[in-house]
Amino acid sequence: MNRRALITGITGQDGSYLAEFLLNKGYEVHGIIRRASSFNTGRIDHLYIDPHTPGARLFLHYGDLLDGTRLMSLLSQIAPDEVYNLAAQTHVRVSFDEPEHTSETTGLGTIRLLEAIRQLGLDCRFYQASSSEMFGSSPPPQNEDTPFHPRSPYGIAKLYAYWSTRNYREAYGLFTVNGILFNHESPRRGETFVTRKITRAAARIHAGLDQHVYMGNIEAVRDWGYAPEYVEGMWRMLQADAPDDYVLATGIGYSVREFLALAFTHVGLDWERYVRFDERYLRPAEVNTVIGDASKAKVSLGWKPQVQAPQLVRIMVEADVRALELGGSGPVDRPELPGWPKTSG
Ligand code: NDP
Ligand code: GDR
Repeated sequence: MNRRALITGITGQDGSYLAEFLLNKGYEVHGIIRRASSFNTGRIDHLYIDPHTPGARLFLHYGDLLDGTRLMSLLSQIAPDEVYNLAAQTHVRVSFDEPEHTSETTGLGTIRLLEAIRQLGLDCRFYQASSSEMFGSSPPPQNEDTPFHPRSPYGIAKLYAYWSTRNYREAYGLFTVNGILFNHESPRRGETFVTRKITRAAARIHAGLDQHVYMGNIEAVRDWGYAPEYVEGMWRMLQADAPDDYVLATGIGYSVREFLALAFTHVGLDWERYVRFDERYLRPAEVNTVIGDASKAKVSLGWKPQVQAPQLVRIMVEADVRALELGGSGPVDRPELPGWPKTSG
């Protein structure tokens, strides 16, 4: 029997890489997608085949973290061995505009899932996508013992979800883990997060399609890793003998300014000629510096990231340049899975 995984947020950056990773490991993968008036499955279309096809192991279901009844019926129907809760309103700046929606999705959404698992009595392992944003203004380096001090409605909602995940472990003995992940990026990163905004702008300005890019606080420092390596870390956490919480990070910080310089230099441009300031990208409260210490994951899970920011920038800029050459702006890293039936589109 294939092991069965359920991924919320499968249409997002991490969900798409995790689905690929688990399919490669032989899992049957179920994903929850939101009903939208236009297609929102661009990151996983290369994985999808008609579920009637022999060998199909990816199944998509409509659902929403706001709808507890639906989550309950899906969990009961699928009976997964592993649940990865990646769905959330993930944009920190937007969380200041939509604090209530962010709390409902990113915070309460997690407890809806945990409570459904508990009430159904499911024997499954649960991964919660926790975030370095929970550390907020606590000085770096941050690890599993660093005090939390979130600085946004997003960070606060993630903290609620973090403690809910720990509480269901302590109160009910469920196998629940928090992966406290620092920023991780890829060619599939959403276009409004700072790294992808920069690599896309560098590619478009280089191609003569844009003249400028408008940025907010470029002095902020982040610990940027490569998303495919981080989804493997999520899986490793659920294979451990006992549930625990782990930081995943590279341990090296770069400023947004440094990221800009690396990206524009890669296409032969001087970033200072093209970057302009717009206060609309500032946050009412900022997280200035996050740099993680992932020693625990290295020792206990054997997880160690290979890709550092300079290589990450190259991967992302080259993907955005290539996407423009192919006539679109979508991501281009869509590998075929070995032994996976060919898709028609
Ligand atoms: P994305 O923004 O790329 O993806 C978010 C996913 O959540 C999408 O599939 C989105 O669906 C789905 N979603 C949003 N709201 C709901 C809802 N109400 N019900 C069901 N699904 C919903 O995020 P990432 O892949 O980058 O991140 C994955 C998780 O990891 C998130 O929880 C994020 O907060 C967390 N995280 C991410 C880090 C990073 O650096 N990437 C670092 C630390 C934590 P749709 O496509 O329809 O919008
Ligand atoms: P972050 O990522 O807030 O760390 O959250 P983001 O890329 O949005 O911002 C990183 C830093 O860059 C500064 N910045 C800008 N940010 C954006 N988006 N747009 C700009 O124009 C801009 N200019 C400067 C920001 O102020 C910030 O300091 C991400 C998300 O993936 C979360 O879901 C996740 O939990 C954390 O990473 C870890």
